[in-house]
Amino acid sequence: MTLEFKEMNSLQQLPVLKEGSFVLRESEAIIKYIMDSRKIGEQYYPNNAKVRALINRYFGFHHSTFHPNLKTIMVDPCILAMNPEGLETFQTNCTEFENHFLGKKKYIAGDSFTIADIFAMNQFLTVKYVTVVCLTEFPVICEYVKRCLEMSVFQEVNQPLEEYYSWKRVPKWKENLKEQTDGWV
Ligand SMILES: N[C@@H](CCC(=O)N[C@@H](CS)C(=O)NCC(=O)O)C(=O)O
Repeated sequence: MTLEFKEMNSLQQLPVLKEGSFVLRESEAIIKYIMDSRKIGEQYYPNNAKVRALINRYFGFHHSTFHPNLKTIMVDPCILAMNPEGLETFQTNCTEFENHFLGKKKYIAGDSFTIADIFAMNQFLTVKYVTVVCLTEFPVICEYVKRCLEMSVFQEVNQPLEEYYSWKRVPKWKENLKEQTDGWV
């Protein structure tokens, strides 16, 4: 960790955006700034009050509940073994995502992929790479992830992660489920 980075974010966390003398931290603020200041903004962060309300509703859930609860079951299978309540809570959150935040919609804010889906996908890909949890009991989430991964931009982003994590030991039972889920879990 360089001194320069510590000065940009005393919490020493990623991401941090720096444009000249403009330094910005907090992922949600960063992605909204990028959308507001670039041409792609209208596509992924449409200027429509109801669409933005659905996006922001997910961000509220993501930061306060879904992501903190995922953190409690990350990385070490021993931690998972010691934290069955954490796993149960996370699974309840997945049900909430399926029923409330996604519902019958294609994406979180409707028929189009938005910045809220980037955050949700980060969540589910983290489950794949950094936990031993399997999401097959959440078919709506599995379909949603497959739909998002069909986008070429996601394949591009996901490829280095696949390569990075391919050396890691995949639990046998997860390996067996690969076929059922087209390999994304
Ligand atoms: N609220 C912050 C959270 C940032 C965060 O937790 N970043 C993680 C990586 S995803 C990190 O840098 N962790 C290292 C640490 O906390 O020491 C945001 O949304 O940007």
